[in-house]
Amino acid sequence: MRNPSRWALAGALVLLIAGGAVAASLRVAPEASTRFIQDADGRSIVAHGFNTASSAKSTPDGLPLFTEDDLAREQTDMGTDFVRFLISWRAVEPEKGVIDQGYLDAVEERVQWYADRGYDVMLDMHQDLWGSAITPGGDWGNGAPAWATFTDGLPVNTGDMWELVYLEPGTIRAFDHFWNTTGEHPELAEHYADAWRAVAERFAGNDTVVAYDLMNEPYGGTLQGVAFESGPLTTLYQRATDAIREADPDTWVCVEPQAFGFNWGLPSALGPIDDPRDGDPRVAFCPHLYPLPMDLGDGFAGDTRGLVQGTVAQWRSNVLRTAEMLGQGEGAVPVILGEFGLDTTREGAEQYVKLVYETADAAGMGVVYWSRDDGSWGPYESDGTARNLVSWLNRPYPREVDGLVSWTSSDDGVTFEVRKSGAATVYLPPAAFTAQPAVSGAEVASWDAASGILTLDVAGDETVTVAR
Ligand code: IDC
Repeated sequence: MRNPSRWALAGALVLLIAGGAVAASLRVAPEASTRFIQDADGRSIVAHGFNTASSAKSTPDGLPLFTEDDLAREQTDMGTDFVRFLISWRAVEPEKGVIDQGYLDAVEERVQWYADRGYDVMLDMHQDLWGSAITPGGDWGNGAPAWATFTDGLPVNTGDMWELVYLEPGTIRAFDHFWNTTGEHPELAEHYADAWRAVAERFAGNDTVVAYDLMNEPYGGTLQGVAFESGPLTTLYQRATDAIREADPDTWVCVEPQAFGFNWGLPSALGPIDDPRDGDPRVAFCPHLYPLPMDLGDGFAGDTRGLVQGTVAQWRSNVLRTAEMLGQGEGAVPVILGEFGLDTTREGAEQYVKLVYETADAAGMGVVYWSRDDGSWGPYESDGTARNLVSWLNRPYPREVDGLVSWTSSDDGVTFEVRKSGAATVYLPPAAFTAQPAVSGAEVASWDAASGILTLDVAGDETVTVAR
């Protein structure tokens, strides 16, 4: 036995997942989401990119260790069009009530790098384990500012798995204060919504920023599951959405479920969010996927493989069901898988990555990989050498499409359905698509073999096929 707490946790959670599987199999899952977040031109966006980056959690200025050249390289190597860019409450509001406009300037500068290359940006208010002030050394949590961290002197013991630090009394207390479960700090959620309003004031009208991910992996402290998600979490999302809409009517708002459980295939009890904007609501669902056995360090092989496949299928159903609930009778809201990733040196990693992309494509979800950091989870080594992940993520996909309904892709091309006339942009890895591909269901407007970008004119209700 390598680590007793790891196995105790695993045992408990396998039981939970099995329980969830039974419950979920008794309900009917929606087929797929047919709605997508849209850019300023009203074109549906298929998100294909990286979380950028985990390094932002611990830099003094809150910015990722990531340059404009790094972005150019990623675009050339993998044809990405999207980023989930990490921002943090501690950087936006480092002192209580004081917004750091200099930080927002620096974020805006990076957003411009993406704008210059045709990307769309989602800003992710990241946190893990509340904030860095949960421990004296500051090297475990990230996200919340020190002034908003109240552990009441309760212990926060740390070990080898960062996620287990969520179960420490001091971490739990910090969250209990934020959700006002203790009744002592109602001002914290207000400041959080104010921080979002400040971000929205800055990026309202910036066409590159298309979405705000309201909180990374929410955690309820002593409130878990239904009590947390349908209660203070839904309330906070509504409050942040209302604050954002005071400044910015157009940027999509993305909500996440409680991460514990949902990431492993369990259902969510989140409530609906009303969007006060004029016109159609712009609320999207942006969950994460980390099957438990892999979270605990296993590969996608042996006995684990079947368990993980089961988790992914279960997770897909639960995602679509929650997206439908958020749609409040108008069908599933757009879905972006905001995080999945793994140490790609593990056995079966390539098959797992493929499984996730194929599942997401068929369910109408964009995918953002965790993460754009150097090393064994990322696309590059720290010396810049490309890793195995680069070729796995360099895959064909429809990028921006008017009236997109669904798509599938393979190494040989893409097929997608549209419901109205307009333009479509498709990415095809240049190394594999050396000649102009064959197209049916649309007219070719342009083909750039160097970048792998194909633009099409689609006449109306069509199934478009692009093949080598
Ligand atoms: C991980 C980083 C790791 C860091 C840890 C704690 O890869 O270097 O020590 O966070 O900050 C998530 C989180 C995401 C995690 C990721 C991988 O949203 O921040 O990054 N993960 O563990 N949820 C499940 C997995």
